[in-house]
Order: sequence, then C-alpha cells, then structure tokens
Amino acid sequence: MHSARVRAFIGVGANLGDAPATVRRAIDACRQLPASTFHAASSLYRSAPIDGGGPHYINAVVAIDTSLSPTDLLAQLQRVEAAHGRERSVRNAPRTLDLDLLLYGDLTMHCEALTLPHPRMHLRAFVLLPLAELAPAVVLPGQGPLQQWLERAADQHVELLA
Ligand code: PH2
Ligand code: MG
Ligand code: MG
Repeated sequence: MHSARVRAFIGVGANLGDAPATVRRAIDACRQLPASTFHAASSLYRSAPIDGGGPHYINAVVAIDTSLSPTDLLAQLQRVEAAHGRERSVRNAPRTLDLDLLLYGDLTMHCEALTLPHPRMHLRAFVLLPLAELAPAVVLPGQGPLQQWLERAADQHVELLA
C-alpha cells in the first residue's frame, strides 16, 4: 500500500538534567517513529528561557517524512516526551523534554490539541536558527518566509553548541 508522505519538522527542547544528552536521545527516538522516515537533525543550540524560568535550554530541530496524520504524530511525540520523564504542570514550566510539532508540510490547522504552524515558532530564534539549517528556503504557511522571521529575531541570543 502506498500512503502519501509529508515532510514534518519537530522542535526539540530541554532545560532540566543533562539537557544535551536528552536532546540527543530525543533525536534518536525520532529515528524510530512509526510510519516515518528520518530525514535530518540540526545542530544543538543553547539559549536562555523565553517566557519561562529555570536553566538555559538546549534546542534542535528534526525533519522527518511521515504518513502519520498530524494528530497521530503529535500523540507519538507526547509518548516520547513521557518516556523521557516529562511531567506536564504549568505552561512553560522547565521541562526534561519538549517535542513540538512545528510544521506538517504546508498544512495550517487550529484545534484545541494542535495548531499548525506552531503558533510561536516564527518569533523564536531558538526554533528558527536550527530550522534554517535544515530548510533555509521554507515558507511558514500563513506567516511567510523563514528568512524574514530570522532577521526579525536577530536580537535574540542563541549559541551554537560546539
Ligand atoms: N520552550 C518554551 C518556553 N521557552 N525558551 C527556550 N530558550 N527554548 C525553549 O525550547 C523554550 C523556551 C516552551 O516550550
Ligand atoms: Mg510543547
Ligand atoms: Mg515548546
């Protein structure tokens, strides 16, 4: 059976415990997602928390090709978060692992469980910089070219991990 594959981008973030190790393990977990093929992972980046507290974050972006629906993919990402000890408390609380579905092809959708593109991704250099490594020419559906948002976020300090 042939099912259509969609390029999806996943934001990976962690700011508790050994965050670089957690992000690397999460990237590996993305290689194992069902009905999906791993495409690429960005470098790791370090930045201060935005709209939240706690230690600095480590962030990365992963690209996969998937035949999972957006909501099935989200459920898989939440399963990986839970397997890495994520506890959901208040919004933007420090987290051992955060996996955000950023883009699902050029789909836009808005429901209680999932908004695509991720509603704040275009404002956050810690998402835009790693995404630009993988897809420099991508246009964020409904929001415009990634490069345009990257320029606007140029004042946010994000450090490339060696
Ligand atoms: N994630 C948040 C809130 N703030 N700040 C940084 N630097 N990196 C994140 O991944 C992050 C954040 C909510 O998910
Ligand atoms: Mg999240
Ligand atoms: Mg997040």
